[in-house]
Amino acid sequence: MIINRNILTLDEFTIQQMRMFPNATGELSTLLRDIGLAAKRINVEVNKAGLVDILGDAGSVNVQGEDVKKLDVFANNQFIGVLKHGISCAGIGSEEMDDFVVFDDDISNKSKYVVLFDPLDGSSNIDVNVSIGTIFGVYRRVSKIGTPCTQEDFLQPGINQIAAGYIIYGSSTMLVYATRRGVNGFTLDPSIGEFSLSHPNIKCPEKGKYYSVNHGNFFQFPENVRKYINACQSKTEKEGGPYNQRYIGSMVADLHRNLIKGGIFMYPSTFDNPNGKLRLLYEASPFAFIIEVAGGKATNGTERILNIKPNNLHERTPLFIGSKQMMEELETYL
Ligand code: AHM
Ligand code: MG
Repeated sequence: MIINRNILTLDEFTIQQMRMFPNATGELSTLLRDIGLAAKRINVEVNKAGLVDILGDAGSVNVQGEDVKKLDVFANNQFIGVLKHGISCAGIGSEEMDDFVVFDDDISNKSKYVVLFDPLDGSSNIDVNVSIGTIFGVYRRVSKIGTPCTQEDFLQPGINQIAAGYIIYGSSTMLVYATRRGVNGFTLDPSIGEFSLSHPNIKCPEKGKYYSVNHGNFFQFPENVRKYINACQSKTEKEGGPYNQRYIGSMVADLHRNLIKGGIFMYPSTFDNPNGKLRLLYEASPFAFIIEVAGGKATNGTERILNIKPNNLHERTPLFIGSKQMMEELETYL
């Protein structure tokens, strides 16, 4: 078998990146490797979801009041496990946990980072073989190294993220992550069990053909959002339209497509949910970071997502995110 040595694995890539910084400690590379390991374990379970008794509800309701699926629980435990046993993470916040978790042991207290994640996003799609994902954001702690991490480490604005990324469990499994230096995508090569660099230096096209929104909520949206949606539908061919509507119901899948092909994704406020549905810390902020590094934009309608200072772990926010020119047009409506 001929092995293509031009393709870098995730570990090789992060080590190469680290070498560009003479003072780097390697903690971020280690953290990303840990996240990659959790992703591979989750991937195995996602792929055999139809075969074993892992489908369906775990029988409890999470802090958001939603039914917890068994795979959510599995994914959450995998993430906590690798991050707790690794050397780079002082604590975590998760969609599936009421409060943030301080690891508080000798090694973790010396770690630089905290991680916020949604272990399995798009959970309504688990039972029906539609792409789902994991989302994560990494922050450098503001509390003193050597002590247990604190709430302030988790409640930082998204602009402070050191790295953010997602894993999509789709027709293939990919890990995409961004640092300020760029966005890179790695596809899991099942033959060697490694994430391999397949999408170097991803840039989000400045405009695209897709708009993604839950049309079922149309009459619940603010009027300016409804006007924008109408504009998407009534664009002439000359104006690049009409846009195609694509909405999977897994934001990882919707945003992955829009990142690669260009497009706009919206989860606006509704009459019933004035703050929208999506969570700022582990859904909106990581994607806002990724999309901005790739050249796009993300707002809550009035404010850049990355500037919002969170007040609590499970805070929700309306979200408008995507290609630069499409976002600029949307902003004229908002
Ligand atoms: P989840 O974290 O419970 O899976 O919810 C988040 C998901 C997003 O992936 C998706 O964009 C959205 O919820 C879909 O919500 P809706 O069904 O209201 O359109
Ligand atoms: Mg989610």
